[in-house]
Amino acid sequence: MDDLVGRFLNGERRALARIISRVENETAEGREYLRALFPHSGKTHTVGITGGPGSGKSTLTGALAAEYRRRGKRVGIVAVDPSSPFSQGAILGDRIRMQDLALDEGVYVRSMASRGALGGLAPTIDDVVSIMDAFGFDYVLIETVGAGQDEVEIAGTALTTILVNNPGTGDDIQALKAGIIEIADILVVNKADHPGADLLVSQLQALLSLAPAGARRPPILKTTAIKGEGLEKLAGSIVAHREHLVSSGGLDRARAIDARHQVLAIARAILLEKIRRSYPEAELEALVQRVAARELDPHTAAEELAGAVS
Ligand SMILES: Nc1nc2c(ncn2[C@@H]2O[C@H](COP(=O)(O)OP(=O)(O)O)[C@@H](O)[C@H]2O)c(=O)[nH]1
Ligand SMILES: [Mg+2]
Repeated sequence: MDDLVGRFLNGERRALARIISRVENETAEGREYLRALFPHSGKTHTVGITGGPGSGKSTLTGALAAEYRRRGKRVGIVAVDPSSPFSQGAILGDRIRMQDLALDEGVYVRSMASRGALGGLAPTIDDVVSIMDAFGFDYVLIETVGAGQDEVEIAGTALTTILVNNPGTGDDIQALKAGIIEIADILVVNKADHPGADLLVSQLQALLSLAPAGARRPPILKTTAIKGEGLEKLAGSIVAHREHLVSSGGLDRARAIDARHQVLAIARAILLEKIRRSYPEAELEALVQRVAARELDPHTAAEELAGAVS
């Protein structure tokens, strides 16, 4: 283990890849690596990129990474979108630019399965981000497919959350009204080469004007990710958001919220694992069947399960 940690701290990408794999497998060994490397983390700026399927999150993530490389920054990318071209090793948008990224030593891409078909972040995403942080990337970009609660979870994981919208879909205004806008630090209108981009910008502005006085209004930026347009402003806006976090005390607050979220999520997983171990599968199935047959209510059933470990 020491050798691998040493090589990791020397900046060897193969050591990074091997440690992430161990962490993803959620083994005791993986947890040892997390413990050893945790003191080296805490410097990265994490950026969550979320939005509906097909809105251009992967393309935008690639284009933003390319912008960071122009600025001499090192970038880790975590793609939690199973349909992500990153996951398939395919090349995005402007092929040459993305091929350059794939060969670039300053960029490391890791794709992760999301938690089941119902969406949600993979449970170990915080751990993988924490390992990338310890490796010394200036930025870690986290792409997640926007399904249900993802946006909320990613807001817990990332310091800056970008919500990607597209002109002409109408969906986004609905989603925003449902409160997702509260988690967005920056609103991006991507596919600005399509008609209706300016209309969407003014609709979003109108929505934001309803926000309570004094609240920070997320900037609205137009991008055409496929052509790499608008990325300079977006990168600048991320810097501005970080500065805002630092000066308002929000950075410490965000770290505390993230820490709470992580600790509770891990504790929940440990408890569930204990329950699963002390309650045989056959008994669990019998209990579940009684709930399905409406002989028992789910609360009583869950209390019985939890009682097995208390
Ligand atoms: N016209 C246009 N197409 C884009 C833009 N950004 C992404 N796309 C295309 O939109 C489709 C979905 O992009 P992708 O990045 O995979 O979206 P994701 O599902 O949100 O990750 C792809 O065909 C992209 O080439 C853009 O700015 N303009
Ligand atoms: Mg994608």
